[in-house]
Amino acid sequence: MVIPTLNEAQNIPWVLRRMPLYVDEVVIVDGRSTDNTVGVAQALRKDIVVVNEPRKGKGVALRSGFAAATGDIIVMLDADGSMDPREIGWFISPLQHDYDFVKGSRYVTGGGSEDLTWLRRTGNRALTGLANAVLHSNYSDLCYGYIAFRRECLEVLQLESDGFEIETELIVRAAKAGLRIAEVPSLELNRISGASNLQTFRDGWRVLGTMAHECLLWEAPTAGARPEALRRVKYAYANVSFPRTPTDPMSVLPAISVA
Ligand SMILES: Nc1nc2c(ncn2[C@@H]2O[C@H](COP(=O)(O)OP(=O)(O)O)[C@@H](O)[C@H]2O)c(=O)[nH]1
Ligand SMILES: [Mg+2]
Repeated sequence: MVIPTLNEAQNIPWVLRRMPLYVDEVVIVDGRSTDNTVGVAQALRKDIVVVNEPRKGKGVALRSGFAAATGDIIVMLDADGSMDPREIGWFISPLQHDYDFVKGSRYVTGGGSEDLTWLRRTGNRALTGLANAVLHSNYSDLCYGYIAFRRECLEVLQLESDGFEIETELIVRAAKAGLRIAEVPSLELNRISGASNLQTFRDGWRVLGTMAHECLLWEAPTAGARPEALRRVKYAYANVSFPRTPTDPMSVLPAISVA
């Protein structure tokens, strides 16, 4: 489990409390938070692995986290409460059935989003269509970073992005490499508190730039090269509601004694 965190002290408790018991390693990547995110996380989960990454960017953070993770399966998840750790089971089961790379999708039955504006939805749809045309893939949701994969995939993917475009890089290279890819439904929730670090236009352009860079000199495999590569599975799960309020970081930290 790799979770990049940037000032998520109010949100990380919800995430850690909803972590299924079978997740045996949680890595958070921090280095730039000023709100004691790390202290809160450590207070809630004693065995949490903290990777210090002072450089800016979600891509940098994820790459450091992947390098530190030791599990056979790596799941990447945001710390802001927009992705529910209780969905992890949906991501794991295709990996136990021959798939290499499993992506959450907000657009298959059972998935959805509370967080998408019209602009982002339209931008994502256009970028997804473009990626599918170039890659001969059938992704339904390109710009969504709830992803699980076998650790061996890192050798194939050779990630190098620094910012939010790391998600595009992962997805595009997974398709180019002919990994067996599944999409499972995921419900994107609103971030519990705080503001997003994503800027629609700046990051949209970076996604496009990454895609162009990745695809320009790539020759798509001829028909039938690996027909099973982009099989998709669809699952549906019950829509449950639960209270989501920011946690006061002080409530989870041990009492500080004043001398
Ligand atoms: N370590 C680290 N984490 C980051 C950085 N930028 C974003 N994140 C984390 O990446 C995740 C996604 O960021 P967010 O701002 O919610 O972007 P959005 O979900 O795409 O709107 C969150 O868990 C953030 O805390 C960064 O520069 N360093
Ligand atoms: Mg977010």
